[in-house]
Amino acid sequence: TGRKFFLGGNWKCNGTQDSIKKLVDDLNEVEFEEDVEIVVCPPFLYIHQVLETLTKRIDVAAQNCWTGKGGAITGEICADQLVDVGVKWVVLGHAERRHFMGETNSMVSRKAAGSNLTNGVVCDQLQALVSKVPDWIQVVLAYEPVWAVGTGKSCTPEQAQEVHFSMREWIRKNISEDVASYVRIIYGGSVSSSTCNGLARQPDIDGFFVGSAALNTKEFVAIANSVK
Ligand code: 3PY
Repeated sequence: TGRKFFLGGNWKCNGTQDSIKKLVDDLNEVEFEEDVEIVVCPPFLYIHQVLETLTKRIDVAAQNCWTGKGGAITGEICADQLVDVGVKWVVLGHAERRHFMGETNSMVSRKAAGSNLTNGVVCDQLQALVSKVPDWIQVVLAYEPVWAVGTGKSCTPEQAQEVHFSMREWIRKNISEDVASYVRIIYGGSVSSSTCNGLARQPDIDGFFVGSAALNTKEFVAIANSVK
């Protein structure tokens, strides 16, 4: 397809300095396939630790950012600050933030407009992004059925392919042929070493966004290898 396989590890709100040191040490030992782009998403507090210690083979993402410029917004981190410390990616609009924090399409699209970094969102949610994204080349879309997020249940490859295909069709009609051909649409929702291979073979699945299996390097490597 010409689309480079993308693997994101979403660490969510997990880890301590010690457990993250262990995870980074394990990841540093791995020789990942060249044709996979890899990004891990530590909690904000540990981003610095990870940037200092993790191999440059793997990029670092934040799990969220504020919708606009910094200022009097207690408890938030803005995109300019992420860029300042060397973070190249940000996850926007994860289902858990919508669920626990009440994030809306409008908030997510403002974040995408202001961030000049990247993200993950979906379908009826795509409409909200259309006019806001400054440059689609910087965007990776993640399809994560809410019933599969953090539940241990995963889509069948056929079910996921159907949704990814229709997202790409939607993009073709509503954005452009060009964006539809290059934008990576990745699957998330309890991806593990036992479900990744069938999913990775689908033509419109361009990678994975991995939750709990990303905390286990053996699992994460097996998922990275599913690109083969
Ligand atoms: C999951 O696998 O549960 C995820 O939410 C990945 O982001």
